[in-house]
Amino acid sequence: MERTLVLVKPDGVQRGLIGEVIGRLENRGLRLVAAKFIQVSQELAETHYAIHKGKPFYNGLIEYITSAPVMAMAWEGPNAVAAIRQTMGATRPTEAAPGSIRHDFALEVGRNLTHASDSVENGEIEVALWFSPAELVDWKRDSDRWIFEKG
Ligand code: IDP
Ligand code: MG
Repeated sequence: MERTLVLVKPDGVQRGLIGEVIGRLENRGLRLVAAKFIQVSQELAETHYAIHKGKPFYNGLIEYITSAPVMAMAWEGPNAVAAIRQTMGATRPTEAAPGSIRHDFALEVGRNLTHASDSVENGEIEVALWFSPAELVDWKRDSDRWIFEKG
């Protein structure tokens, strides 16, 4: 079972798309593990996006993610990383597949609505960065066996 960090970024929150994102992940069959609505600190933003430090869009990215509250969530499921990246769509909305969130709701890479971890390893690292162990809920759904082939 993989875990991944999902953020509805400030533009998604401001545009009233929290429910749309959650609904799509629920419909897909993924299981919610943790959620919190927070104003991102400069420190958390810089740690989360450390890999992009030095890139031309870095300062704008930090400004963007700290500009208003975000909805932070951890989701799990088999192949959760690939499934959620697919549901979000490619980083650049004009390259995102039709039916993906970034295709259906966004135009610009700097306002692309969501974040999702890009590897299993980063899923673990990012979930641990954004949530304490006590915030992660270990639970089973009655529907799990109809969605997950192996419990
Ligand atoms: P990802 O969010 O699809 O994983 P990354 O390449 O990790 O994409 O970039 C992180 C975020 O930085 C993107 O989601 C986007 O908001 C922003 N970003 C990436 N490239 C650009 C750019 O060329 N201009 C402006 N913002 C960018
Ligand atoms: Mg990324």
